[in-house]
Amino acid sequence: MSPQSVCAVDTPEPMIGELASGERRPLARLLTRIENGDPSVRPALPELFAAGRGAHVVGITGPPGSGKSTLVNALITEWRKRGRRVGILAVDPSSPYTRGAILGDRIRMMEHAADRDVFMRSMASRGELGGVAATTWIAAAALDAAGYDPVLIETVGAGQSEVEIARLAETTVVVEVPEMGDEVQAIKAGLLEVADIIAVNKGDRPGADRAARQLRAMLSTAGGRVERKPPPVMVTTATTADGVVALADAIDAHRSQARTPVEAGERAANQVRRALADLAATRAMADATWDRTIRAVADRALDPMTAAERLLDGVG
Ligand SMILES: Nc1nc2c(ncn2[C@@H]2O[C@H](COP(=O)(O)OP(=O)(O)OP(=O)(O)O)[C@@H](O)[C@H]2O)c(=O)[nH]1
Ligand SMILES: [Mg+2]
Repeated sequence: MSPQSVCAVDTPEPMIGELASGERRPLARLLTRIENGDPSVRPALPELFAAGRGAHVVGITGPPGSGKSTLVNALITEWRKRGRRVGILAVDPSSPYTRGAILGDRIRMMEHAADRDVFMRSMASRGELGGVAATTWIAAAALDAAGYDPVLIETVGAGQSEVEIARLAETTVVVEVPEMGDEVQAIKAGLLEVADIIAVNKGDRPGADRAARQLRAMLSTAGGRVERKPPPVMVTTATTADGVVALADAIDAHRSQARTPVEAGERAANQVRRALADLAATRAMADATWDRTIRAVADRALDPMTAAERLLDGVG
């Protein structure tokens, strides 16, 4: 082996060129580096993002056990029928026990394990490279560059991290269950603003249709979304794939709703605007200068406008 080829193995840049080949191994290696926060990934980011093909990034989020992985599994089957190559990132930003979830996800998606056009990875991010949302964004870019479209991101829960991750997606599906009860209030507060589509899963259980109706009624009167239509509420049974064709249609339709290139560009810019603001905020919170400035404002040694200007000067 020549020294050059040793080098080619050790730096991610040549791997990005290899991603386009459709080989799984360069992608798997790059994802491991991204997940581990390997500093060698940083200089490769311009090339990685430039290699993107514009995959439809779809977020799947919702409370624990609502059937997200089972639904993803059924969606994969449907998109494979449509000739799509599907990439999946399963991210648990809050739990240190992600490895257990990974095992469950692997079992539920096992039927696709031998399919070379399905690539699934669970991410146990420790938040290097600017937080779990940034790590997920980079990993999704790697799947995009490798030709997977759609790229699904499954996250559990309804906390801030999940909202940040949902913002990376062009289309976000919130998966609920019929017995949501007080949960409705939680969605209203948190996930509502990010839901483009709501799936009431476990449609085989009593009350699913009623829960869907309640959600629709609630969404049609919910404030704060005047600029957007209420998201469609669909009933699914992930275990039998009931309603999954309609859900896949709704996801695909959500993307094509931006009919003109200008609209599509505007929507992409809005999505990046929110995701980038989250990323910048996460980085800022970890920064010593920010911390000093925050304390100065708290101590009334500095006014907030001057503080904001100084901080942005530092960034610019
Ligand atoms: N009855 C019924 N059970 C379902 C349905 N979808 C999923 N389940 C079951 O619900 C349980 C949880 O499903 P998962 O797909 O692991 O749910 P999840 O939301 O991915 O769970 P976490 O990733 O742990 O948050 C499993 O036992 C599934 O078999 C459904 O439509 N009907
Ligand atoms: Mg899951």
